Amino acid sequence: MTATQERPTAEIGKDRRRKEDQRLITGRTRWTDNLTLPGMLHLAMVRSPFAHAEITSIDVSAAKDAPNVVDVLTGADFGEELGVCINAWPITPDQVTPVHSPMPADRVAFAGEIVAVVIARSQAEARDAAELVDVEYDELPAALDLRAAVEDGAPLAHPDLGTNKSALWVFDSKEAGTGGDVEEAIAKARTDGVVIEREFRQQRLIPAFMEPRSVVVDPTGEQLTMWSATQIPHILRFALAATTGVPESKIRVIAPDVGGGFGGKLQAAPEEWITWAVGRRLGKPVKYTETRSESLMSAHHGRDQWQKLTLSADKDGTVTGFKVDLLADLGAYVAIVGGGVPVLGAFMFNAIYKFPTYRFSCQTVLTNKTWTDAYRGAGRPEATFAIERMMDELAAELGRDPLEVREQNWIKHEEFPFTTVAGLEYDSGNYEAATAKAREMFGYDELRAEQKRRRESGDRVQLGIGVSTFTEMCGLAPSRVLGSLDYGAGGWEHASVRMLATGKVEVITGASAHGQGHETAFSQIVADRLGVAFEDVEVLHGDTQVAAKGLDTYGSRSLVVGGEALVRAADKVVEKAKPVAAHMLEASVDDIEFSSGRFSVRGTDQGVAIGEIATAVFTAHDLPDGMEPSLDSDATYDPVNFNYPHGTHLCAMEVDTETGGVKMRKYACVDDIGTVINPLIVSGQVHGGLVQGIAQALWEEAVYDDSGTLVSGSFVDYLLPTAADTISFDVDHTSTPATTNSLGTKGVGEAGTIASTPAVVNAVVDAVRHLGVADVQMPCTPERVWKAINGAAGAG
Ligand code: MCN
Repeated sequence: MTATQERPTAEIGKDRRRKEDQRLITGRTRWTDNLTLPGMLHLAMVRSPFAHAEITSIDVSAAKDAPNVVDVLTGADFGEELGVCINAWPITPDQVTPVHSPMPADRVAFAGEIVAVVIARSQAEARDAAELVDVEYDELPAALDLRAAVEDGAPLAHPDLGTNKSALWVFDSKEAGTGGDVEEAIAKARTDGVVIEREFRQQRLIPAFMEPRSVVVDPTGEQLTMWSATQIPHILRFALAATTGVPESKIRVIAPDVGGGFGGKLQAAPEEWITWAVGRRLGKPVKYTETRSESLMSAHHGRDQWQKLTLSADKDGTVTGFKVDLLADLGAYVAIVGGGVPVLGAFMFNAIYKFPTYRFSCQTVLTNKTWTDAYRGAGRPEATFAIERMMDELAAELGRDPLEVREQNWIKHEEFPFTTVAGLEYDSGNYEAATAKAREMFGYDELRAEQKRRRESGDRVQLGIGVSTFTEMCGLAPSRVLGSLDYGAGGWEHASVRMLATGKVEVITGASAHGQGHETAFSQIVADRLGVAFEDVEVLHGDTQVAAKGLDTYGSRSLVVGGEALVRAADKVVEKAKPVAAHMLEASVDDIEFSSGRFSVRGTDQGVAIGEIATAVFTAHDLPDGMEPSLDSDATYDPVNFNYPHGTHLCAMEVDTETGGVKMRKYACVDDIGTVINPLIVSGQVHGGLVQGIAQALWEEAVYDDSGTLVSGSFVDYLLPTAADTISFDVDHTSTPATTNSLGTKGVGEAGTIASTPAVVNAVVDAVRHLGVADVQMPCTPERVWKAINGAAGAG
């Protein structure tokens, strides 16, 4: 990858290898499951095999008699002591929200729900004894099909609630004053333009991190300590304190190195609740580590929507309106941002375009399946898929090139800042530049020519070209915006920068990396700001004792929010050091300049390095009068706006028209994420993100049978791609700096996932459109593609 930096400095834009990788890839780190404490007991969960059932009895006697079993506890044993899982930011005041007990005593609402916990001296003994717990169930009718669940008379996921409909959230540009009337625009286009109507399904996906959930609780010290493979140590501490009444100061949550999250560890999970409660009850350290099957079954799932879409346009291809009606499957409970995921998407369906009218409605629905929540991209991949598929459909209807139709409708680079029909203000972007670069890298014209040749000669293997020009809103989030959505938390981030006596720097961030390489990129930012060596900066995170304040890592926020907090803290350190430099150099503060780690007296060669000042401040032998002997500072930064990366992704797919088999031929993408801190890390983030998005298009799907059992409950059936399944991608970037943070950066952690899915599906459809195919449902398996070509049911 060749990086074009707008703002070259010593460290910013440097391909630094990740500091953290040495310990990660040589096995020298300690994951949560590696932790052993004296006298530690082990937990195994007993889970419901039924999607919906009353628990009529639980006989734990055989399990209790098993070797080295200490106790077996059910929901009834815990009673109130277990509390309830923190759920749901209610997206509407009248949202219907079921009570979510970590271990229900009377009724289970999805297959995999926990009904008992076995505590034993070893993990193997706990798991063996869990098999002996005899639970009697009375099966109830289950709500399993999203669209059927909203029909009258459908089985109810929670009979006491009287409905499966949780909340209806609506945005209308006319009512909001951000645009005109979409119904009028569609009606006009029906007589005098083009109307495209489609229904797309976003299948259910499962976050498949390398390290399944693991949690250790030690209640024996002054504080209650929890180690957890989580993305959210700070939010978890808050949730534990808020629901159990233990003061935050008595709770320490540590997220050590965490083997991936992808949104799936953004949850205060029942397993954490139960382990916490068992540890406190027994007064002993306890550990629970889930198996891969448990992880697939019960860690929250993602996506699962039906999208009904209507796009209207003038005959010349100018879009006049977009109407979106969603059904979103929450699963059995409303997870921490379960309802919020589709709402986040609501602001993104208009993407990079200047639509004059827009209406969005989303009905969230309770079913008897695993609960859903954020999965890499959370709302934005669904929205991007919908609009980018529709733009391709519009181009096809008009017989025009899909890039040309997009360009006709997108916001031109000179029009920024631009307020969209969804009410967001995009600060910067240059869709023309990213598209031109991607087009060239991809060889767009050559591939179109090849496609034409293959069509004309009736080749068995046809070529399709898929386009996805995406933007997204990341950098969650301006606290005021969250407040306006009645969300219960803010979106700031905290950082501290401390110069140590030796001139080295200790940095603390409230962001909590779980694979993103913050230790490296954040070291680069501080090294750049203070002018110290990269190697001299140490970044600490993921422990509420060390980083007392923070809001953790999700929504591609860590750099744009946490990085900006770091910049501000580092700049304050420089300001603090300035009077000391003036004192040491016997000059006026006004004459002191700071550059590349050195304070100097303007117009002279006299100077002192920031490291020397750190030592002088530490010894405090000779400081300016009234100077506090410390060279550290904190900053808490609340972003003023979201952050809007964008890019153009182009994909070429070969489709065997006889077998339906699909093969990726080429993938080129140009992302614009403003200033790039570390191109190597960014490239890794994009590659990983691409594979996740491509996997949704081609392979991954959580499949339930008619009784609500997850049949894709292992990696044999849940098709997670390996490196061998993908090709080498052509990845590059353009750089249009963000205007809302001082580094000019935009987030990248989810970009590849958001952009790639529609590029691939558009390419598959494009390959066989001339055979009468208008859609292929994801994942585009050979069977579905074959059925689509042959007009059989079950393809689209
Ligand atoms: N970066 C950079 N220059 C930029 C933008 C980002 O150098 N202009 C660097 C950052 O410094 C950081 C990394 O790229 O090291 C990602 O930054 P950012 O976009 O701020 O995203 P976050 O760190 O907040 O990570 C969250 C994001 C999300 S939401 C998911 S889901 C996700 C992802 O990151 N899950 C991941 N990437 C993942 N990567 C791994 N390995 N594992 C996961 O579970």
